[in-house]
Amino acid sequence: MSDVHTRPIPAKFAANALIGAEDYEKMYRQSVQDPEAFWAQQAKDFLQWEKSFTQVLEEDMHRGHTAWFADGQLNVTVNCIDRHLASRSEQTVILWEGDDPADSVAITYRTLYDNVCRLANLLKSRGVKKGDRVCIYMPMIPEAAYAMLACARIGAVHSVVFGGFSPVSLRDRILDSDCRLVITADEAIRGGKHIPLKANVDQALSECPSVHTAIVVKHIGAPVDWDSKRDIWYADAIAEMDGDCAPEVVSAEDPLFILYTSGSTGKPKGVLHTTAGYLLMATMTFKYVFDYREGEVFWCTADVGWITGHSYIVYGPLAAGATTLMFEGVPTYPDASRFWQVVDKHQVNSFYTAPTAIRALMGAGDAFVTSTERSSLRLLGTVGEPINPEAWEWYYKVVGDERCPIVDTWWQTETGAHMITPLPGAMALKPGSATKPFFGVQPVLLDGDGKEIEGAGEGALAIKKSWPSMIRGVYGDRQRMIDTYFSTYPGYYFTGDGARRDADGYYWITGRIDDVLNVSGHRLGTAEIESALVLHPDTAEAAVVGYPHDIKGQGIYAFVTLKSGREPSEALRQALIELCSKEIGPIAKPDVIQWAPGLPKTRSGKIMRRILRKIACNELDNLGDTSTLADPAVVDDLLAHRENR
Ligand code: 6R9
Repeated sequence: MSDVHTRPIPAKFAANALIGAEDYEKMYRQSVQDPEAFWAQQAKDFLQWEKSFTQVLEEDMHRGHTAWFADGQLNVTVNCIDRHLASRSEQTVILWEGDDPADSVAITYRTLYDNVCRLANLLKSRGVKKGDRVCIYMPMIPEAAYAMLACARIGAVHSVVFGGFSPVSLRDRILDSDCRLVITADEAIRGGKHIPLKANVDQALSECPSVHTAIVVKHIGAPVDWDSKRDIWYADAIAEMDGDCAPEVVSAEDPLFILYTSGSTGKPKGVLHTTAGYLLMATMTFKYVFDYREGEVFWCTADVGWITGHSYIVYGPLAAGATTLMFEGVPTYPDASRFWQVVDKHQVNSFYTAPTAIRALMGAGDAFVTSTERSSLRLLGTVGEPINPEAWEWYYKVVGDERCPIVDTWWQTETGAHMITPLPGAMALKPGSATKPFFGVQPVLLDGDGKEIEGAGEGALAIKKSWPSMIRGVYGDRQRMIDTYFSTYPGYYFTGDGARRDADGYYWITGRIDDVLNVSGHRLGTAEIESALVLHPDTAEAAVVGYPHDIKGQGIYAFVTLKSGREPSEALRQALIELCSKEIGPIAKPDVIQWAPGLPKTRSGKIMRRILRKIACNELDNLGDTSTLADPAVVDDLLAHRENR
């Protein structure tokens, strides 16, 4: 890999940082030398407790067991709403920007309190009690946050299902966690396209006999079918409710939510998070990683249906008393300038998005960015996948005008909050590296024998000690959690990712280990090859998978999407192969390059390699479930234009 250009801590951040370089070293040391003392202090500083804890940590990593602050009691919404009312009841908490650029609304903490209490009372009136599961299937509108918080108000457990999932996926998730009530809307709208949420719910519920109530927000005003025994209009019902609802005080280890996530095998797992540890780390990482200052506007572009939306649209920002921007639309509607127009419109200070969005916008051309001001931006962030240095540089230079540090945050649904991430005032950045562990996080790299690698090296990324927001279970299947995360390397949490640690102790996530290729006995990260391919000025995006190769064991099959207006050619194919050879080594030369007008992606923007692998391997009769794809038609094109191997 070519040398990346290290970016020193900007002087402004170094001078004013919440956490400077020395603070980081000192606090990190404390956090690993005496985790109990460290976390006990943080839990007192960051959270409001109804009953203080006396126990801090109980853990047995061999059994995947951890409990934090177990005898303490609190309520999440007291932390996210009530405690802010005295000082900021009129401050905007949610800045909502609709799909249509003409639609935006500012919600204050006071209004939030009123809505959450009313909905909590409505849930109670429908029989929902502490510990019951509630499914939330919503567009990106403030009511989605009200719904999550209303559950937390009464100690119910929410299971948010991304609004882009099909009725079948929704049904499976409702059944798996035995939800009895669903909160939804008539329709969602993204990029001008309507998504019939209520119709999807109707279809799902036809096979979920235990669901007795569907609360429906009238968002679009679209006609919907109605089951008068089951369905309730949200606005009518909450109008009847009391605007106060006493918070249910729960134990630190009572469940807060379930969130389904795909693994490498089997059906999606319901990852379970509990109350205090999760909220503590969501809040603390929000404040320190984004260097959040009173009064700033923070924008995370994720959907609330993903962990990123849970932790950094809702829980982290609200517990920190922040203003969080919630965006209903897509980056390219009405055009590829939308993100930056919203930044200017709402004077956004910190902006947090996924590399896939950055690459797509980079492909659309700089003019969409440079036509906007972006002068309010102070900090940029990325999440969800490794960011290739080329996209990093573009984000840094074109979007951030070389002024804003980029926090490349590595974490997972299972970790609840950032795990390996820059603190912008504490460490120099290296494009493509998630840099260093957050407080209390002890990453290790394990070799093929499961032994810890010391110093610089590369291996399976695992975590040695539990952290407060660690996964507490796979809903309904304790053993599956142990098998998935705590058995591969006994005594460690196994992330499923590979990583490299450089001589400075910086971590470079190489991608899921199930995506690592073995070519002639050499291990190659697919992310590494992709990173090389996208260095070419004509490439917008690339995805690489392995396929069986008679001589090498595995060959490299690359799907390459060109920027708009660029044409495939034999010369370009050769140039790309040479680029891989140059960046990584001759061993990394793709054996096959297929020109792909689009790549199959989940609706959260992750490339579905499983499908690409099947196409590359010629296993065409069983492509598996393509229902979660953002655009299933992409697959047909790839099938029609397969390359000979
Ligand atoms: C937060 C989130 C988790 C997987 C994870 C890893 C990849 C996330 C990353 C990253 C490299 C980063 N990932 N952040 N890879 N650099 N900064 O995305 O959760 O949807 O559960 O995905 O995403 O492979 O294991 P989730």
